[in-house]
Amino acid sequence: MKCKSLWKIVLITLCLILHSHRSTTFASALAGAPQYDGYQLWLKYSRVDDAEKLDEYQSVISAVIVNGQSQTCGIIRDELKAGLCGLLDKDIPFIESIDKSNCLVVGTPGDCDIIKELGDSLPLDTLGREGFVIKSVQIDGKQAIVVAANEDIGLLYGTFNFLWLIQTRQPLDDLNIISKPRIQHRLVNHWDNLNGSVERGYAGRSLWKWDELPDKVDSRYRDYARANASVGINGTVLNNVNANPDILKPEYLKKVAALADVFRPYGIRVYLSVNFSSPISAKFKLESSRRGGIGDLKTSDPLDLQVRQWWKDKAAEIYELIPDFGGFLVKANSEGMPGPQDYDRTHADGANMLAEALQPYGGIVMWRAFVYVPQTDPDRAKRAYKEFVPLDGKFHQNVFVQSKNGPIDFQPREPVAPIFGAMPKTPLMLELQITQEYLGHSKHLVYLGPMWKEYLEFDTHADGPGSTLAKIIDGSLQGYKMTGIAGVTNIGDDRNWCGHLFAQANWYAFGRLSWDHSLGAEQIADEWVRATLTNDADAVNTIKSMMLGSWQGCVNYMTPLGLHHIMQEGFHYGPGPQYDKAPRADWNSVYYHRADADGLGFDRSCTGSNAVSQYFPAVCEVFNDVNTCPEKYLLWFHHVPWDRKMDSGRTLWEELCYNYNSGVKYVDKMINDWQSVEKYIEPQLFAHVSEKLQTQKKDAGIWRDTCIGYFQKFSKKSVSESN
Ligand code: GCV
Repeated sequence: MKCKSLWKIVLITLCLILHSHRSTTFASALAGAPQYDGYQLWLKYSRVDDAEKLDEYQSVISAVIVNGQSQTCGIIRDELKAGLCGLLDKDIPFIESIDKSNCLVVGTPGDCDIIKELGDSLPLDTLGREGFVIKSVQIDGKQAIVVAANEDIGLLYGTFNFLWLIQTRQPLDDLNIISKPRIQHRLVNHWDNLNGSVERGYAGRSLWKWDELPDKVDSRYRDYARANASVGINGTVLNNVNANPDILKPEYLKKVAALADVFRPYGIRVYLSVNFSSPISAKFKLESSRRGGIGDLKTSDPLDLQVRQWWKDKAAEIYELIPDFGGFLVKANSEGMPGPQDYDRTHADGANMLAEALQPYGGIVMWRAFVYVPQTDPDRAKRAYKEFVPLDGKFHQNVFVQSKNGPIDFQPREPVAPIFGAMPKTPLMLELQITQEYLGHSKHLVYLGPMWKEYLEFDTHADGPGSTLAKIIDGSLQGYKMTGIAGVTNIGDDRNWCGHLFAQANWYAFGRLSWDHSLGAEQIADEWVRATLTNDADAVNTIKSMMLGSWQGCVNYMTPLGLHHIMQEGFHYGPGPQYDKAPRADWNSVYYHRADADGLGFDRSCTGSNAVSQYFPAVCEVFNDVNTCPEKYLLWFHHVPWDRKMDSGRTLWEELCYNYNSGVKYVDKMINDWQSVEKYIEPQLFAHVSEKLQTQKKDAGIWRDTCIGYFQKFSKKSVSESN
């Protein structure tokens, strides 16, 4: 059955709102089906093309009841209208009470008698404010599906989940889905500057139009919030950790408040990165320095009473404008950013001062552990642990220490940072990087789900076997009172949000894993492909297989066997293994790979830098021994002779060449796979990805040839015999 004409008008209006963009004209919207160009993300809601399935779904949903009156419930109604009309190609009426079978009922016990009367049959008391249940029930002898939650935000998450069931062609009979987030704070971190540039951003300029706000509120902000909410993200840090103090000026706070107003009904709180020297007068700012602020003080010493009062006043000003403001993210004493150590104070002194200012309002501090001053230890990989672990137990209750997944810096592959598990009295927030700073920017297809799973499943042995990183950050291992995860986002103002269509899958995967880290990378890829590209089973499998091997493929053509930090200086895109001209040793590639006539790799064993000793004994033992160290980390922990026999029977040199080659071959595989699914993909999207894959092929070859050519100068071995 086709939508009635009135319904068509509603749908067109919704499409204009939901898919809005400067270049989308009314005429083009009227012209028929929307042009999928990536803007729609995984929320396309295109018609179910399998006639049998369509029939089944149409018969299971005959009407919808959403009685709540909040803004969030309004969003739920809009989403269901757009979603069901798009997917089912049917006019589904919204009604107020059950008068027939096959209603979809969305409500909380507070606003919906039907849900209230279902009482204990719905496990709402275990679901908190964000969880939800989707259940098939009988109400007065009539079959229905309920989406129930304690609060409206739970209903919104449940609604998105319900629509996925159809988007991914799941059966709708006998539903009993119970879901709640395993992690409390699920944040994206923007590294967006106030001038509109994005540090390590590869998808255009910042989404935030600071010059227009607060008077003009771009409709894209709502689409952004909707996309984040659809995968369970509940917070956003709006600005770069290399923070410009201006963000705390009254005029900027009003702009931030306008964004917070848009995001609030989607369950998303705003947070800000703050510059530790904000209280200092600008007249003390040094040219080209990241220090200096917006206040009128001479110091930002965290133990100075005037400084403490400055932050308290600032917090009061913020909460006056944004009552649900989330808190501060801080990069201190790192890469030129100011911090408490400038005054001989500790990271805990700095974090606690801010925590005290935010505490009366329920705000939190996320204090980054990304520090690596050379004085701490000659091996950069050891520095964060050495600075932070002695401070365990010294932070206020509303402070997280936020650490990157690995000990260096979002390299293509790292072992887990040893700080995880080593600070049982301090909630640790995991920082992942969605933007592909070291993984080919938005030019390479690299699905990060498998990488994040490798980290999350890493067994730290902090409390015996099974002490995975996931259990540490979700609080189940060490009983953290607050839990959190952050992803440095890959979003910009490009039409398709992320630069590369497949980079959207990383945004999606981050959200899904932050909600439930037990989900598999394959399942997440499956959902994303179905919702974004196609539901054809063969095509889904082909695309999934491209995605699932793409991270390992990239590791192979960039930094196989535990190599790291050998990229082009500054730009972090192409290879630069020869680089040795940096102002500090640990910014040079040669510091990390240590190639010489004997072999390759950084000796971090107990006879080298002894970084292995920062891991719990069971892990330390495995990493320390060159014979038991997993080959994927071999050159991270050991300096290995060129002739060493590897598990494959090849020598290290041969294995290195083999890995570089297999990385390049993987890109060829992806090109072939992608060509084989052409008929299932919208032409514009197909062409976009095809072009990117050609760039990736060229780049992978450059990585291989540069690195093999460079290392060959040390190994003095021939390349041809090893391939
Ligand atoms: C925001 C790396 C990146 C920097 C980034 C820094 C950080 O060094 O290259 O761009 O700065 O990490 O995480 O603070």
